[in-house]
Parts: sequence; C-alpha cells; structure tokens
Amino acid sequence: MNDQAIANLLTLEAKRQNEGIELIASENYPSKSVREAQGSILTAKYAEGYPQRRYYGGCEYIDKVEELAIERAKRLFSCAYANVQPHSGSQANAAAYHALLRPGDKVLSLVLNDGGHLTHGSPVSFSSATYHFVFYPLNDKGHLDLDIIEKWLDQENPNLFLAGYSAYPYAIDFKGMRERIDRHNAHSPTPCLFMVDMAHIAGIVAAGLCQNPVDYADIVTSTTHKTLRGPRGGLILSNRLDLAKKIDSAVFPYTQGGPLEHVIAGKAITFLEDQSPAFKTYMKQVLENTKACNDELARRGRIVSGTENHLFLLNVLESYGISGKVAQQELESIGITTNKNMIHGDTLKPNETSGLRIGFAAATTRGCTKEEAIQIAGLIDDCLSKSKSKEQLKEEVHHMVSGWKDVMTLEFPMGE
Ligand code: DSN
Repeated sequence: MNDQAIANLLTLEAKRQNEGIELIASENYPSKSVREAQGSILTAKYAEGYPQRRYYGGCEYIDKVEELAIERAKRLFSCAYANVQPHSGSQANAAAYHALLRPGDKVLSLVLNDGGHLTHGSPVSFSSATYHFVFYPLNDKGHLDLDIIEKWLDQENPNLFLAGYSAYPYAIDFKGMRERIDRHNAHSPTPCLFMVDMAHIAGIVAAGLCQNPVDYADIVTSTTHKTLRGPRGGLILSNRLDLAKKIDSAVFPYTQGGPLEHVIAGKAITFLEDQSPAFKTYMKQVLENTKACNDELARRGRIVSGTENHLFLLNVLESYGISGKVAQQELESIGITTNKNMIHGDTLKPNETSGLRIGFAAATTRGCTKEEAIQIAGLIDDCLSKSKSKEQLKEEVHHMVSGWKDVMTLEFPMGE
C-alpha cells in the first residue's frame, strides 16, 4: 500500500486485534479468503439490478458470484428465497419493513433497553419515524414470555410482530411465537406478519444448534459478520416466494443502489464455510466458552444473566458498584474489549448503563478454549474488583493471546 498514513493505521489496528481479547458479542474474524474477496476488483463493478436483470453491461461474472451467494444462502438456511444485497443489517431491516408494511403501520417489537435494536423502533432511528412501534415487555426475570406476547398481540393488533435481539442471552422459541401469532390472527381484524432479525444468532442457526426462524417467520433479516463469521453486510431470507418480488424491489431500487459485489463474493465464501462440520464444531465451542465464562463469574459471586447462546450480560453496577461505561474502560486498559449495555430494568442512561455485554464468537475463532474462557472470567473479575494490578493483568492477557491465531492469517477451517 502506498498511502503510508492509512498503512500505518491498518498495522496498528491489526496489532490491537492480535494483542487483545475480543469479547464484543457482535464481532468476529472472517477467514483470509473472505477478506481477499472483500478487497478484490469486484469493488470496481456497478451491477444495479439482480442476476440476469442488470442495468449495466459487463455483469457476466458478477451474476455468477451473486447467484452462488444466493444458492449457498438458501442451502445453508434451508429456505426458498435469499437476497444477499443489503449493505448491512439496518438496510436489511429497512427493506424488510418496506416489503411488508405501509408507512404508519403498527409494529410490535422489543425495546432497545431490553435487548432490542435501534432499527426496531428506537426514537433515534428512521424506523420510528416511518412506522408506529409499540413494545412488548419481558417478564420479571428478563425472559421472553409467550403469554405476555400473545396478550400484547391481542391488545395492540399490530401489522407486524418483530423478534430477534442484540443483547438477549437466552434461547428463542420461534415456533411458539408462530403459534401465538396464528392464534391471534384467527380472531384479529388485522392480520399480523412475523419478522425475525436473527443477526446475532445467525451462526447458531446455520450450525443447526437452535430453532431456524426461517421455518416460522414470513421474513428473516440478518447481518453476515457476527456469529456467521463473514464479511460486514446484510441478508434477507424467506420461504414465502410470493414476497420475493416485493423484497427484491424494497432492497433495490427502494433502499439501495449498486450492490457491493465484492462483499457478496465474501458472503458466498462464508455461506460455504458455514455448511461444514468444522463450523458446527466452532459454534458448539462458542456456546461452551460463553457458558463457562458466565458460570465462573457466577461462582465468584457476580451477577450474570446466564446464557443459552453466544453472549451473556454482567451486572457490573450490582457486582462491583461501577457503571458499564467505567467497566468497559477498565477492561480496555488491560486489553479486553467489551461493550457497556443496558440490562433489564436498568436505572442508568444508555451512555452509562449497569451492564456489560460479553460474547465469545471472536475469541473462539482465534482458538480460545473452555479453560481459557474460565481464566478470562478471572481476568474480568480481578480487573473490575481491583484485586490484581493492571500491570499483572496486562501480562496475563498478553500471555494468553500469544498462544492464539493471528487475525491476519486465519484461514478456514480455523483449526476446529
Ligand atoms: N451494533 C450491533 C451489536 O453490537 O449488537 C447490532 O447491530
């Protein structure tokens, strides 16, 4: 690279990633093949439209790339339709809403503070300006509750029920939700559609380790860079072929222009990698590591959410008397990256928070074992309780990651 300023920053960022323990639940490291596709000459090509229906010439090979990505996505998630063009999860959600709703329609969703997402009706997102969002609560224990959901469906008569969360650590009963929506629809004047945003758990779905929402929802959106371990981007799936045309038009031309075909090539590689037994082994290890870390913190007397997926929440206010913001800063100073997060019933503001969100998708890709996940719980606890010096903790982090894989040379299979 001949831009020295950017080259230096890339080197420093790779060093930061290699020398730290990455516990942000939405992050992961793609294989070198995926990164090569993202950095490829496909970035030079305009391909507005869809395979065999483009607005530009010269799309012979681009069409094949996108067709492969679509076929592989459909196979990975056992579904009839895939749109691989959304630039991100937020774009996928914008297009999904447009395909299913009219401006002003009512959406029943989970509020951001309880683990929802900005695009699920937050006042600071486009979603709340265009649609009328109402929010279902969790139960007293902070769990989704099908009886509460059904009560809210009957009370609100929404046009769309939205499931799928960015900080929900438990399993989700998509089948149960479908049954409640069907029961509601049997007597409601307003038919309610079912949308799932599976961005966080898509890798767990792909590995067959939880219910597949595509079997139950009218439309499913996702990102491709979290547990799926692909390039940064979005995805829309459905088994309802009658919605295909509406979804395609909602992505292009309604919400987007030219697709990022270099990223779509990276998605195609990811969807093939994720069909392998090695990916399933990896995902089982992610779940095991997450639980091991959660359980060790609980054994040490700290307040944790428990977990049935790739993340859990640590209540740092009750455990250590500090905010999530301070906890995040303290951990970052010893080389552990996390993010502050609201927890159920939080009394602090979103830029302070009482919780930390901790996930193991990224660390497990680099080779983190269950024993190391338990040691990481110790590092977190010793740092936040100030029972060891920062110098000592930094040294322990450094020692652990020196045995892990280099983020720049990771290639599939990652050693699973
Ligand atoms: N920002 C993502 C996350 O961290 O969960 C969701 O889009």
